[in-house]
Amino acid sequence: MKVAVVGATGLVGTVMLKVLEERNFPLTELIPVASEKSVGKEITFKGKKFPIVSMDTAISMKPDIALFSAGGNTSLEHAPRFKEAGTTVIDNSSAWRMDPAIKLIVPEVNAHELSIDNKIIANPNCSTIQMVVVLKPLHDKYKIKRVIVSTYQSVTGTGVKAVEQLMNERKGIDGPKAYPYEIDLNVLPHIDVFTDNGYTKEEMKMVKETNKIMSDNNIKVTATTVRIPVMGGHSESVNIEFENDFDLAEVRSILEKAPGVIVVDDVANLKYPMPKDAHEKDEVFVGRIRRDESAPKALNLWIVADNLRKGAATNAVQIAEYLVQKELV
Ligand code: 11C
Repeated sequence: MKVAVVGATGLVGTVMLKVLEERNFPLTELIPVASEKSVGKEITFKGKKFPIVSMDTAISMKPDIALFSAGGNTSLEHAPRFKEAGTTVIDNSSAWRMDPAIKLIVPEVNAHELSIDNKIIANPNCSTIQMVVVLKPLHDKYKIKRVIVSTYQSVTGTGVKAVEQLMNERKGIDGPKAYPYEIDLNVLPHIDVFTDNGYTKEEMKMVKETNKIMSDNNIKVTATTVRIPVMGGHSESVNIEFENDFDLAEVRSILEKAPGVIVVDDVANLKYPMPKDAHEKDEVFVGRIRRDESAPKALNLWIVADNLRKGAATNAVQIAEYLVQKELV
């Protein structure tokens, strides 16, 4: 497989390269793509050096797969050009996600929807991915009616500038700001821009993307998304109301067997998922599994994952792996 990584020098692009290397993706040629100022520099992958090339050069090299993480506008402009060259694009931006003609894929949930005709495939938002990996096996068994989610999101979701803002504030240094307020020693109930209904775009992504990935518009979702001064991953408090009653031991057993999920839930020994432990891991961690005693057939969970891994790079690479396995590229 000839693989292009578009946005190879960015936060997610760098992790994509790491994940491709770690998972031993069957790659014969790497084509790193970045902005003009990086063209000509080199990237080391599996001990070999690969030159960073421009978008046009990459398209002329006709890669089999292009992993895109370079922002929505870049994706809207260039993904169709790669598609035209016969490349299958897996795009991490929000540009194509809600396009009815485009598949929005989390492999553990809906990889079976993919066919050889899908030449642009969308990778969902990080906070949605980690939630649906846990919701899916529970929905299959008990049928979900409603989800109330509150997130606690890492600054790495915003990008390098936000990581620098947090570090600068921690050291008492002035510098460029990614947020309208201080992030260190603070909490911002605001991720992405506000929309007309008073929710943020991030909150509405969690609603709409969940329905699309789960292929079920009857699941009601409401979200409050919050930025916290943390680096290792996103955390989520998730309340789920089911159509059918459940047994708590059975819920635990379903989650223990669910693909891509690790249960960390032993409160007697103070074991629960934390972003520090999820950092650089590919799985989704779930704990604090308990009945919601205020409502019948309702459950509370705490879900944590590395947003740059399962929330972005790992999910994209898993889609690519699936395409290769099923000979869809
Ligand atoms: C954040 N979830 O943590 C965002 C980052 O639609 O892919 C990813 C935005 C997206 O700020």
